[in-house]
Amino acid sequence: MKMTFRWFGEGNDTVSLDYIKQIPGVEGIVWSLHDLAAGEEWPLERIEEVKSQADKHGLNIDVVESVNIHEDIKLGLPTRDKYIDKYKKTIEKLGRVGVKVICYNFMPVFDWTRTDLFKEMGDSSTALFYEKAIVENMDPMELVNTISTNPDFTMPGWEPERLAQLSKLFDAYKDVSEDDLWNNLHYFLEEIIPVAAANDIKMAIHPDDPPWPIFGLPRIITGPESLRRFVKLVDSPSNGITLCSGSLGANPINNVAEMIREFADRIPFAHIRNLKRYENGDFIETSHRSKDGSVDILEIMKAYHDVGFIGYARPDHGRHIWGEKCRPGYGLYDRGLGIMYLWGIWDSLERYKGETKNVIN
Ligand code: DNO
Ligand code: MN
Repeated sequence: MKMTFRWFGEGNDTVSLDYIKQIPGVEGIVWSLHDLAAGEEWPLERIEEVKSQADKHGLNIDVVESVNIHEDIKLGLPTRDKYIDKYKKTIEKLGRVGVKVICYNFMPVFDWTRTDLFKEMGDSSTALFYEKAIVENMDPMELVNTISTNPDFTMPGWEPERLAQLSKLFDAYKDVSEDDLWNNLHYFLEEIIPVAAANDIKMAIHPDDPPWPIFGLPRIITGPESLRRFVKLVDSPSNGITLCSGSLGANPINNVAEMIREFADRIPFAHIRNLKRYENGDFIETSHRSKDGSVDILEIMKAYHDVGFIGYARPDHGRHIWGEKCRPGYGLYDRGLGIMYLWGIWDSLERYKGETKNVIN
């Protein structure tokens, strides 16, 4: 398992590369060019700039998250070919600097969605919270208005340029069914997977978060059945999965450890985090510790260990603790603690593997 840490770029992240380097066992950053809109071709100089920043700190840039996909590709519009061409050129350039994994998602319009980014936890920490009733009862435009007037709101996928296009986008998706979205994903993969393979890159789709349709928009990467369908669309090791325990784990019917065992050879990248589910469908993101949430992180690490996982992993979102001011979910402290928990489990599994239990009654 190769440990990594998401970094939003110089001047765009409260966490410095120096600090990331000090977290035990972190080998690389998970990065992107966040100022570029979906569909733009990435300039090589910009890519090389991040590489030289990371090099100076002895960190690799093997994992990119995300190269976002233009809505025209998801919608299957005739203009998609133009954007797919740009995507291929970006893949080639990333291959040239040694990138090994590209994470992306295929969610219409929105990336991950929460209703409160700084929910008070009662111990003066805050965390990301999803209240089902709000999402179900709210007109998406109303939510967008609330969000765009909140200066603290900086969630990826909710950038002001995108929000401005929102009503047009909702219109465009009116007649797009789940099957249409699958077909559009298939078309995209047929085009880009050979390019990724030729450049020694594994594409890794991130599951939908939360893993169910919201605001009447279809969502298709939601659980084991959809992952089964997904890996068959293009049966190549370059057509992989970012197995996100938190996204998939929001649905109680998803057994994440089982999915790791089933799709082991197609998981180049693991997102590992916990959350606590409530009966009514709400969830709150907790510390990584198994006991703090509903997702059994210990069992998940055991599954990765059993399958001999050699891919990349990162702690996913964390809480905001110790007074830290940071991007929602992406502070230093709780993600640092998360990594140490993951290493604690992993190192114990490594050290004591194969040992028989000696029980004295
Ligand atoms: C949620 C996060 C996501 C992820 C993107 C990848 O669990 O990991 O925001 O970064 O969906 O495209
Ligand atoms: Mn994730």
